[in-house]
Amino acid sequence: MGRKIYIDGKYYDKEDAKISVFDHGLLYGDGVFEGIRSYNSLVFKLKEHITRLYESAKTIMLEIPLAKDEFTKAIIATLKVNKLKDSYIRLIVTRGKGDLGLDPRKCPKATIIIIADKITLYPEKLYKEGLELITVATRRNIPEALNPQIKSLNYLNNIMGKIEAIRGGCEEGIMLNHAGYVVECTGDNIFIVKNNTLITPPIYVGALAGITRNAVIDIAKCAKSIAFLEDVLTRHDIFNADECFLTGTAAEIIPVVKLDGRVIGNGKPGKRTLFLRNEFKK
Ligand code: PXG
Repeated sequence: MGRKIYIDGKYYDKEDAKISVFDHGLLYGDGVFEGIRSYNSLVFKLKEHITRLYESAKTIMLEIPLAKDEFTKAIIATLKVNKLKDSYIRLIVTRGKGDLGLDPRKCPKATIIIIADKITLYPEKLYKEGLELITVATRRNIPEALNPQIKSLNYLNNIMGKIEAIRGGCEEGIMLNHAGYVVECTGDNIFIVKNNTLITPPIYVGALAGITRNAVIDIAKCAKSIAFLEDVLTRHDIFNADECFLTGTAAEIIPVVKLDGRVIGNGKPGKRTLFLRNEFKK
């Protein structure tokens, strides 16, 4: 079935779902987005995604012309119109259409887009065998410039990292911050397991406060069989970890078995990684 795309309260066939070339989302990357999953018609962590969307918008002083509950209803309606049970939902709010020039006052009204579709980030084989990573040269944005907490339409920092990873023969790459600490990957948060302790870098190093990241932390805290710590990590810590994995809405939980040519642990997806992945699936 052809997809129906929501734009400003109306549904359009995929081929006709178009926005103006004068939209500041296109002209300047001026806008915010979210990526959400639904499983069996239930939207996973919808409230958390809505909260993050409105927080991103607040920081860039973008007024979303829908109240949170109205936006939530529009998302559910878009899923229903598309008759999708398991899906990837992409929310985009741009500054809207306006004359040329950076000034956001040129745009009287924000544009709201909701796409409900499918997504496959990595081939199934990599979930079974684990991913190989490289460290990319492009550093994560410093919070004083463009705060990585904002899921903005300006994703060039991450895209440049992704290009480097792909050119280096890997599907993902680790991004460091300006001080050389491990932050996250280009589209996923990172975790290691060392001596039965789950460790992930704190948000203040410049990572996105991932919703899957939080879900995994909650699982670990409930499970009690594994300790949890937020701590700064270097590449040395990743090389010498017992296990490593990435989290993200699109990626879910994917094991990592190699970084920059060093085998992590025994080179196979770790047992705590698989435990957390199973619990996450539940
Ligand atoms: N870090 C970054 C930089 C991200 O962009 C995550 C971590 C994971 O966060 P969540 O909340 O999803 O657990 C992300 C996720 C897309 C798309 O096209 C979105 C992301 C990554 C890749 C693709 O919607 N964002």
